[in-house]
Amino acid sequence: MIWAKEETLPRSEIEAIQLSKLKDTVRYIYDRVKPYRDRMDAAGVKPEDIRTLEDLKKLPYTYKADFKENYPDGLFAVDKKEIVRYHASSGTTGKPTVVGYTRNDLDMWLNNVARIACMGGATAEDVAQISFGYGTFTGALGLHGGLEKIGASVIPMSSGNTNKQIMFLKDMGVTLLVATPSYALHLGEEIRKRGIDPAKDLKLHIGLFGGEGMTEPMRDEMHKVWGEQFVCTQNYGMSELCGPGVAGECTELCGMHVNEDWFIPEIIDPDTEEVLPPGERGELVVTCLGKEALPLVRYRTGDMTRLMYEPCKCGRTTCRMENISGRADDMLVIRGVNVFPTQIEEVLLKIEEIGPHYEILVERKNRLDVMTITVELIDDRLLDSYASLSELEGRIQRALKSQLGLATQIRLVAPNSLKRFEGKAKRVTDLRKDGL
Ligand code: DLL
Repeated sequence: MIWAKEETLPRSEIEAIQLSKLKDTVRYIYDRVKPYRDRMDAAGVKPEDIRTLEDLKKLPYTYKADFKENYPDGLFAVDKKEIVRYHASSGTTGKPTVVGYTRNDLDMWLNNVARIACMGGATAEDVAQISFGYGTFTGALGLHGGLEKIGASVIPMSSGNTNKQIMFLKDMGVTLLVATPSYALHLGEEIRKRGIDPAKDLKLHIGLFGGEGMTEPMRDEMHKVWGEQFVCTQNYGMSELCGPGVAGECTELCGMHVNEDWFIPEIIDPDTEEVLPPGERGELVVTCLGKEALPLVRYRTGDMTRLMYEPCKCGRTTCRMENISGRADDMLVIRGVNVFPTQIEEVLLKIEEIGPHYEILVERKNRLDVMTITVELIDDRLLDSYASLSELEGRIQRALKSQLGLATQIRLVAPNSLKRFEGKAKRVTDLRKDGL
């Protein structure tokens, strides 16, 4: 099923919608958001200079750092009383990136999620278990609202508690699972360990995955654990742009269709900031059209991909983006949670028994991401006391958990035992290969 007629328009009509919304958005943002107006004035661009889609290039970029500088709501274009929902994701340091929605924004967002759910095969007949963590993360409430719009029955399970997840999958006749791909693999294996064969014993046949990438080897594994009947697609989004609902794979599995009447994608070289020709791989930059609370122009997502404009067999005419192949910055996505090494550093620097040198190791164990942080003690006498070591370890873990929302493993080592760098420090080792 195709949810909206805008998904199948001829290219010229999509572009006409984009241009009309772009002009309105630029005027709106210039009039209402001071940091934008200042930046446009500095670049010598006025709203009336936007006459064609090509003119988008004249507009300045927006960066994650702009959220930090204008924390919490300095980029908002409406008064607080217009906001009906807030969400948040990780900032690069202590403060989160806060995003807000008006009533119209929520409607636009959840309609876009409904489109994506339909792309993955969801219908009103589905019983959907949402196994994303509920809270300020946009994934759970986003998919929840989008699936409700379609008329599916939604189970707001949240993450964790594998036994309960499995009980509901079985007893409620769940047909559709929403999760990060790594958690879906983990859950599938746990189910098999309990002697349940998903193809025979469950009704599950659709997976809508996102929040982190799903590589093709992961999709193959997904079929091994969940069975060949299982159709799993991934979708893409980020809190700043709305959350999930920016792009999603259809069941042809040939890239993620971008909801182009709401988002204009561009691909740039992350170093020179030059726009690259169609088909080249680079950093995705997105302009949000028609958003009321947080209308971002040319937002540097940091995600590396490529856009494809050839028509798709599913009938949709919107362009497609390839699997995200990495990040232009040092952000890590751990169990669907965004983590910046600077956030970790900030926590560590506040703990007096440890020094400023640290290393981050990310591995995948039992299908789940595990992050181990090795830190140097300042005084090696601490190594002689097991009780003091484990108290310190627990304290660091709690501080990181409260900052990142993630459990970490801590290794405390003797002073001066970590490698020192003369140039740029390489603190992160990511051993996850193909996501497996
Ligand atoms: O992860 C929104 C979302 C939730 C999308 C659920 C899809 C499903 P944030 O927490 O702000 O928002 O994280 C956004 O996660 O910039 C990517 O680096 C990464 N990411 C999200 N989806 C994918 C994907 C949500 N399908 C950041 N493939 C993004 C690769 C993804 N990376």
